[in-house]
Amino acid sequence: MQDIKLLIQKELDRQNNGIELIASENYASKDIREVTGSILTNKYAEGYPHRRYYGGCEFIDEIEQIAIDEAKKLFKCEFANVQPHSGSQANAAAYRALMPNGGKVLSLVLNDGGHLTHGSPVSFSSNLYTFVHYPLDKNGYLDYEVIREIALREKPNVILSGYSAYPHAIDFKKFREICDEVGAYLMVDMAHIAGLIATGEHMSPIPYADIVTSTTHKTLRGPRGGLILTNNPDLAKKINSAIFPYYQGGPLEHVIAGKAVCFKEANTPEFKKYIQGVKENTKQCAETLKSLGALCTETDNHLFLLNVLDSFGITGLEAQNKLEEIFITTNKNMIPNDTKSPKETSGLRIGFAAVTTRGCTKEDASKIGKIIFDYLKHNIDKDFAQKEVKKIISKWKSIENI
Ligand code: DSN
Repeated sequence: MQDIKLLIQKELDRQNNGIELIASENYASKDIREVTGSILTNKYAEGYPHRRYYGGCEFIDEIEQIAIDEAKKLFKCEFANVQPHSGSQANAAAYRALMPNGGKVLSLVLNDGGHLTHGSPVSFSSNLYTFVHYPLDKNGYLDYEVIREIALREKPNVILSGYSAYPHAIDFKKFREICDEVGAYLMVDMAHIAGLIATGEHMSPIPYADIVTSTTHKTLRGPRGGLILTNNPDLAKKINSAIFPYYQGGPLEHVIAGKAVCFKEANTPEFKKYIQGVKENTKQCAETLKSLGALCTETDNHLFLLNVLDSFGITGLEAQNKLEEIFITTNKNMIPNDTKSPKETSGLRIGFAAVTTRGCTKEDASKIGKIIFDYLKHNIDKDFAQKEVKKIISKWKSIENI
């Protein structure tokens, strides 16, 4: 136990002493951490509320029902399954509900910002289903006419929208129109932008999609886990049996309790203000980098892509490692039309969901952009950059107090 406690302390120090710009990360509140670390971890509850395979589930039933009801209220939809252990399992269950094995999915080219479960050869998805892909245009935007043409040609069972590294707004209504024209289901993986959708800061896919999947720990700022939403009662039944008993056993009720708290937190004016802050900070940092001469994307959400190869003559991997020297954590990422492999990449993905939770202001976001630029351009040395980073962090909340 002592060794693990020591390592948790070290991880806490790392989180407190760094600028976390990984776009998929965030800091869950004390309340969420408390229920997620509670005695609820002791309980088996295979099944769904009031339909369990174990006795003693009366309080667990109430907890899971609250999580379901809060998810439905937050996203304004009819059915919610709060049991997926992760976004990947949510996607697996959604595919199973929407089509038989061998069915065809039209999704974004993975290097342009798709997720592994959107048809990567190393994921279950491409083993069980046939994937065809649509690209982004040369400027990195969705081209709905191209998507329509590919859909008309390929006649997929499912068209998939929602991405891991797309910095622009998505028009789910246009996706619905294409689906209706070709007779496909629309599935949306909103994991990255769930917090924006919950607060009306991005168009909601709920009125348009047949199934929406998500994680709960990115911009939604909950515990690590997955979520599936639908307005279709037949699909809701299929989703439930795809999660349990097909893909999963006992639900993690301690995490589901954390999800319930997360959905309540996200349904507040404070959370909307937070998400607006995330968007402002992201834009501010991208604009600062651009004004200094770096090549980065526009942003409508919580992330942007920085082309480090053309801006600084280094790969994404080298830039990620260099920024880690000055306590800034990012992740290497492919950029549209990337010439490097996914192990190296030409870009970095930069997001402001986590640091905004700690209290990052627009002024801080500008300073962070300048430090990134100056350090990658060799305008400042490591000592100076580290001191500047520490100065910014010193004004922020510590992780234990979030
Ligand atoms: N791995 C996540 C991300 O970083 O975007 C997606 O699930």
